[in-house]
Amino acid sequence: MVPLKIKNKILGGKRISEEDALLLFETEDIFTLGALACHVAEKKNKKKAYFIRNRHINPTNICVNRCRFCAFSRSKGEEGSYELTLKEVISRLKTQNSKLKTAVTEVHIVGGLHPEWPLSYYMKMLSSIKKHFPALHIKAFTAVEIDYFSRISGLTLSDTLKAMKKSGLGSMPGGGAEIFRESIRDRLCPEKISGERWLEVMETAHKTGIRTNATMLYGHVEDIADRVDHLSRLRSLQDRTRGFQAFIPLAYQPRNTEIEGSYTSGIDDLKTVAVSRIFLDNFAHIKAYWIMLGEKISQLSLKFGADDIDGTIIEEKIAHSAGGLTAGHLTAEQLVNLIQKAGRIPVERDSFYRVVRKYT
Ligand code: V47
Ligand code: SF4
Repeated sequence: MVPLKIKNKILGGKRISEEDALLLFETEDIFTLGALACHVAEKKNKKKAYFIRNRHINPTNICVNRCRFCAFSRSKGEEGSYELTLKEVISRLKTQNSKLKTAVTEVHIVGGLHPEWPLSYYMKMLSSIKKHFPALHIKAFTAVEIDYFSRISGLTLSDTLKAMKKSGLGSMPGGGAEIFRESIRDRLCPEKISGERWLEVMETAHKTGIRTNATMLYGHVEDIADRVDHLSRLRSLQDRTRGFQAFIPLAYQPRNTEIEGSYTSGIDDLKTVAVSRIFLDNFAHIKAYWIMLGEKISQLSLKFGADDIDGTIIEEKIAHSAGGLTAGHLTAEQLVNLIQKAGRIPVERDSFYRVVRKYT
């Protein structure tokens, strides 16, 4: 049962506490939880569900961090490691656009922390993409990468972000957040920046006028109190900056990682989407990332508080290195169909949630 007191808070548009969120995670009554999350989502986004024509590019998998849950990364010289040249990055975008017969509107770029590439390489990557595709929005680099660029270049965070923006950065994805709580982070990714630093990078990005997303990697060694702590830190920062666009719970993919474990359950996925929707009352959008949830759970998520399912993606490496079970690519038509069959109105969006096309 969902306690009446919490139900009334949610229906009355009041903020729920961390204790309330824990109780919601513990409930067996997923139908009431889903209905409450749906109520909140519909108040914010009506019956709309968003998608985007996007493409992922991961310029390198060489990474000095080697997080224990990451099956994508390699060390320099290790078998399976790769580095894309700028020409290869541009050529991926060119081929894709002609194959799809319609241009992607956003490229999502994240990669490993390369031990040798200088900041100027990333700046050149942004400016050459802009030169070839002036209308393309570049959503790139996690807070972890931005922190790394600042360290290797000696620039302040703020100057690093300004340099990126000047070179063509349009917004930032939400990766690298994992779980903020130190004890869990130490077990997952001891080399990675702390949760506090991740939040500091995002705060600086927001102050520089760069909108970002936020994520939470769940389903590995954390418990629900760690998840609620994570959500709470995000909510507090959003109260101050209003710079986050969407929150994306990332379902842990367990293959080929040092942590191993199992795939998340459908029930846990839906609960996590629903509690996030209710708790993060200052986030406009909750994204059900179909690559990690699977098509069917992401479709169901649209009835559990999500209003976005990401996009066409085209080439996905991070989840698929770790046993991701989906196809790496869906067409816009497939995404529209998936959304319509959930009883939602598909809306193709741009990178700032402006409507490109509404499918009525
Ligand atoms: O930072 C790594 C995570 C993230 C695994 O902002 C894993 O719109 C699951 O952040 N199982 C990258 N997750 C992906 C990401 C993202 C994806 C889609 C949209 C957006 C957005 C952001 O993937 C990493 C890390 O947190 N990750 N390994 C794994 N085994
Ligand atoms: Fe590197 Fe990111 Fe993988 Fe960690 S999650 S090893 S920082 S690529």
